[in-house]
Amino acid sequence: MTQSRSVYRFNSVIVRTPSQSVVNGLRADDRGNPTHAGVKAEHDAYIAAMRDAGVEVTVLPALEAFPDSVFVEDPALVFTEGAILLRPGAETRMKETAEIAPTLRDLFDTVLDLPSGYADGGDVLTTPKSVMIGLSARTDRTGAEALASCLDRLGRKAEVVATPEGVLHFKTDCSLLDDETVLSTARLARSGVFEDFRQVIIPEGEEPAANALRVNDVVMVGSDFPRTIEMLDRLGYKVVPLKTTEIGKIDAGLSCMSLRWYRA
Ligand code: CIR
Repeated sequence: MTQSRSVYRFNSVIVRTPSQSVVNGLRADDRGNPTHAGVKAEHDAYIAAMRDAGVEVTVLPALEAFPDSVFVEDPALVFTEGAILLRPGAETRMKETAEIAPTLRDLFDTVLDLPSGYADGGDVLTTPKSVMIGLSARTDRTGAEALASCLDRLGRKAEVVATPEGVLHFKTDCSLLDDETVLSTARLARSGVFEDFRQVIIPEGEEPAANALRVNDVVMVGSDFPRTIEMLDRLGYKVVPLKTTEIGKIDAGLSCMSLRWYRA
């Protein structure tokens, strides 16, 4: 049933309003704090772009106790067939799952719990061939395998792959452009994980642009990456540039700010 619908066909998303504490979000390198107003503006534009792309947006309230809770992609995974509550691999983010669980139980008939290990939604790329789960500092092998068995229960085939050393999440370095094509950094493409796909490689120096987001007819791309935008434009994609300067300071991109699915 879902196989005939593109995996980037969505009519529903969940987002969470950024808290004031977002300025203290986790980051690997300190490039200065983002401002709350800046993150909020980027988030507001993201919500507007989602609505323009034709999806219904559920906006959850800010959680001051969790600086990174605006990145709802990490504590859960959602599909038409059901939701999976994950266990984020960062200490300060683990309790975000309990915060989002009641909303998912309201919206989905089937909600599974990751039985063991750690896994972040940012490490999961859904493609028409499989659901790819990247091992990373946040997603361990136990979590990846447990997630694969949850996906099997939802009728989805999983594939456990590697994330390049030092890269936060698998999807930090890639996104799906259409049913056959991925956008990837050169370093991730070199690992060979996308051999079965057409690959569009990010221009050198614009690596954070790899976390783009295909939603229905458009591809959302960080507006700080003009060469990537021009490349995708030339390839015929309908690009929607969105500012990610502030969330980029806390290692986030466009996929991180939503949970997306097609509600049948
Ligand atoms: C973190 O380190 O968890 C956040 N500062 C960024 C999370 C980005 N999420 C994602 O790529 N899915």
